[in-house]
Amino acid sequence: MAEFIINQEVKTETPTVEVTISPNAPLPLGRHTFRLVVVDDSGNTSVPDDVVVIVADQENPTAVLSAPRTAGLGQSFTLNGERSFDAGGGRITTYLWTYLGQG
Ligand SMILES: [Ca+2]
Repeated sequence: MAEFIINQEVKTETPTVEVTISPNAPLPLGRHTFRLVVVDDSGNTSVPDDVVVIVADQENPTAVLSAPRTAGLGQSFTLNGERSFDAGGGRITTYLWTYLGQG
């Protein structure tokens, strides 16, 4: 395991390395590029190989709906979803409302 800092090489003698992410300092959502250069036992160095890892929001948001307990006959009222929230680094952009009928 290793904490990676931009443009700072991490050297291992093993062919794998864990990219250790602190929950307090996650990689932001989006594309992140990592590079590998290998060196042989004669000191010959490879050309770099780069990969892109996309950090994505993979967690579902939670809907929280509140409404007035009662409404007068013929009176409009407001449904409120502002206490809904998202996990995984994203944000809520769309609210889908449905009337499910009486009862
Ligand atoms: Ca999410």
